[in-house]
Amino acid sequence: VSLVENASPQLPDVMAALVGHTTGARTVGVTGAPGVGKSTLVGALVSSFRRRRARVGVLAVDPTSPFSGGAVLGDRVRMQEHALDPDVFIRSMASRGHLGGLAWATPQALRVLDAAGFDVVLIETVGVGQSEVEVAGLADTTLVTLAPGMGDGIQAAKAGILEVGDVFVVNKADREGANQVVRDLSAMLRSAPTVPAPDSFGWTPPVVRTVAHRAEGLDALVGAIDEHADWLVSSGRLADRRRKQALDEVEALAAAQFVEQARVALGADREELAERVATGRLDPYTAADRYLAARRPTESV
Ligand SMILES: Nc1nc2c(ncn2[C@@H]2O[C@H](COP(=O)(O)OP(=O)(O)O)[C@@H](O)[C@H]2O)c(=O)[nH]1
Ligand SMILES: [Mg+2]
Repeated sequence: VSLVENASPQLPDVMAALVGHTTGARTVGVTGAPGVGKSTLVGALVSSFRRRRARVGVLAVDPTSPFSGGAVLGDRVRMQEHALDPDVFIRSMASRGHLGGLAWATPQALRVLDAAGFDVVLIETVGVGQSEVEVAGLADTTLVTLAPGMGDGIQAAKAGILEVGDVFVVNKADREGANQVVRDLSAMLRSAPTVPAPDSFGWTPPVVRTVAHRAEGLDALVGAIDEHADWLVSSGRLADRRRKQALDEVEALAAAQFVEQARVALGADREELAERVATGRLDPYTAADRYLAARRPTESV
């Protein structure tokens, strides 16, 4: 995972060596505003899955920050009870500023954990924004977490996270206002044009209440995650999703390598191209064509 995080030059060999060792671990993304209780919830989910003897990996992913900040430190504390369990692996990943960011690195880290024999991998995203939503969307099942007083359903809709939610969790159900959050959210889910209307293959995202630090509502939550996993298989969506994710990953890699090769081939000409585009003497498509032409031709595979 460190090799992935650092975009190590050894990575292509590592990924090639993992072929044939992956079994398709279940992945569950947990997203939501800071402070809603994602880490506490992940810790509770680890306990639930461990009771079934599943081996559990946890990736805490910060797609925007180049540093592992305080949030990650807090996460460690909240998952401490699992620190000595050899069948639990907890790892934080921060973007080290490499091309493509962690949306690129996350599927590779997942592949490593899958090949290492983890049955379930939980991905907690740190922070809020589109990149977190994208990373969470890499999972088979995405939990969108809300809490009273921590950013309501309206804010969730604004952040574009309604679309990625397979299961909605209203955490801190012990706090005042939880019922209102459930009501607002349910109303919004019913009226959201982005959520497809349930058909025979449809999935209606359930809303589950939890009190994460007391593990209340965890059985219902795990039940909802299981139901979604079953639905993914029976509807054929799991295979569809994984194919689409594989395509995204491969094309992101190909694009990054392509640009890198063209940069090397163009060398100092890049500056000149940039200057001409910036001063309006050259259009960007023609400049991009120079990239296409300059890339070092590689042997066919
Ligand atoms: N009252 C209450 N507090 C909670 C609950 N779940 C988590 N917390 C607290 O909320 C704070 C933030 O939790 P954390 O898991 O770090 O949130 P994250 O930033 O979303 O990962 C911590 O102080 C937790 O103990 C809950 O269900 N009820
Ligand atoms: Mg956290």
